[in-house]
Amino acid sequence: MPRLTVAQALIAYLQTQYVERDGTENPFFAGCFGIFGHGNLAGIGQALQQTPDFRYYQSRNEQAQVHIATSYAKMKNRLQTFACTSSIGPGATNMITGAATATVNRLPVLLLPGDIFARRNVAPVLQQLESEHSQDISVNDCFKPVSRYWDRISRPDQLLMTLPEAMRVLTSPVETGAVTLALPEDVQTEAFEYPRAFFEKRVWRIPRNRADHGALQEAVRWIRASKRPLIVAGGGVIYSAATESLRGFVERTGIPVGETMAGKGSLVYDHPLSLGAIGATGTSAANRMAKDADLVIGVGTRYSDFTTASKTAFQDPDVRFVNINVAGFDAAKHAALGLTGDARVTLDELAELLADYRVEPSYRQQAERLHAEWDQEVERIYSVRLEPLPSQGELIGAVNELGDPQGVMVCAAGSLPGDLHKLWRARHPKQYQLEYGFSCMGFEIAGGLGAKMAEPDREVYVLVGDGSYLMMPSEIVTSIQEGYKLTIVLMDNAGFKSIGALSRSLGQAGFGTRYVYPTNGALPGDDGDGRTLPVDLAANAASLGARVIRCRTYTEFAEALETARGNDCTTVIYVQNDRLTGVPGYESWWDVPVAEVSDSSTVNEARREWEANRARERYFF
Ligand SMILES: Cc1ncc(C[n+]2csc(CCOP(=O)(O)OP(=O)(O)O)c2C)c(N)n1
Ligand SMILES: [Mg+2]
Repeated sequence: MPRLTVAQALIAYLQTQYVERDGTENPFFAGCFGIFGHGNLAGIGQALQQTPDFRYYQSRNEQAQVHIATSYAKMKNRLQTFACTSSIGPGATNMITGAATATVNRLPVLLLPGDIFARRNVAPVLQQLESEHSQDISVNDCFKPVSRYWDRISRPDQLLMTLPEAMRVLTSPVETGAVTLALPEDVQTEAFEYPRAFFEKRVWRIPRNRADHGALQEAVRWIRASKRPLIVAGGGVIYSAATESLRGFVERTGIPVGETMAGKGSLVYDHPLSLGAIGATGTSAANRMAKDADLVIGVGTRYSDFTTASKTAFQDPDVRFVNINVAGFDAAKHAALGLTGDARVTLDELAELLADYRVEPSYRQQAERLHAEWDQEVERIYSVRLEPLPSQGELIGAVNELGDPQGVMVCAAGSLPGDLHKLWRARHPKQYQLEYGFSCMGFEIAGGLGAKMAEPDREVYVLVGDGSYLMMPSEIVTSIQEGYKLTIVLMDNAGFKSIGALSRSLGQAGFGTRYVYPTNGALPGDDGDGRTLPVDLAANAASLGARVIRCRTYTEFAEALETARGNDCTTVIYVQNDRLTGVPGYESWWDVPVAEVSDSSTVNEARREWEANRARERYFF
């Protein structure tokens, strides 16, 4: 019976946990990120110190380390992740945004925030939140709604029951997300005689569950009866490694595919039946086909409002849904016929049952024509050469065409995700890494680092706006420290291009969306003169240790991409772009409610437009 501290036992246990899918086995944890303080130094910190083969990594910000871990897990199709340790108080609460990002995106990460003394006699400890009503409360209780599993370890032997539960949730394709184990700082250091069997290697098999046979037969009848079927491919296609099965299914049946933010790359962009992005940030091709579709086959999608254009995307009065999803929760959405099961095996089974089924040739031709037209539109936007500042669309085109075709692009918030969803040409299923479940500003650089750690042989391109950059440039330092090269494209438009455009569409004239000095005691919107702030983000990046290339024109930008490719360390390409020139929307909408009463005529006008659009929102029963 080894006598170990709680922290030592925890780390020893994590080292012996493996996952296996399709015959491939790997350790579930790649190591542990952490920032130490009094809440974890003597416990987890000491345990990591005496276990060098479970690699410890520093981050600069606890939120960032969770983003690194989730992005890593995403690249690994959820088959591997990191543990993240923090001190108590602010170190712990910094991880809450990261936890929510992981859980919303259904990505596994194990969080180990330090917690207040279980023995209580020295309370309030530095950074303790006190309560008059209970001594069993701390800031770590805030993790509960953003975690898929939460526990507090108040006694050493609780680990025996808690850790297997944590692993069950982390490795479950259905339940996965953030798992939080709050670790009181005294309990972490307490010793216990743990049974040796607890540390034996354990392999968690990731199942490929099959959908109910009767539901499958019914789905086949629905598909055969449909005239205008459409597939909506979500992140589940990629996590399940179902992209080849999807291609086979599409080629056999002729059913075209629209892709969600997480699902982009499910089908290569130049496949004639790829309609590209669907929904609020979708292409003309996907959105036109969606409008008239009489059967939507959702595969691994949670139907976010961006995907459904706030429930306006599907306008056929009799449209029906068949949803393939590991989670019954998602399979049931839109009153669907749910095929609760793994995307790959379910698509394969459906393909077999539909061996003799084809869509009408005219329908297939329509999809192929729209695909080709969309490709022309991308070409047009890639070829714009805006002066004096380049457009975001042409810069995206440059990264896409001149960057490494086997590379990975990472992004999360701002105007870039919408433009990228439409314009990015995904050549392989891992090329388009958008965190758009939480769209968390500040994710980008940390997420880029996680992707690079997962796939060090690929070039990683982080596309980040100035607003997101200012929120969290910190992990540039970690990338330098650990020798993981990132190419960070920093698009500076002195504020929020995205929310500026949204503000204009709501009649609010860009209020609060620019990084400029106040004039006459107020921050100007589009109307004021807007004196620029003396901020030099390129110099900031250089100060963090990155190589920096400043460029102004498209040509300089193209050269910078070339130079960055040859560099062996993190390189920031700094470019200003036009704040007002955007990529248009394509027959879609996003519901952001407008003030019902206001003293502004533009807001009132926007409200009337909103009411008309709102009327198109569907309920599915
Ligand atoms: C943490 C966080 N806060 C606020 C928002 C709301 N938001 C979405 S985009 C955006 C502006 C992003 O600015 P920037 O990174 O410069 O990108 P740009 O819009 O200029 O392309 C804001 C404030 C968010 N997504 N995340
Ligand atoms: Mg900006």
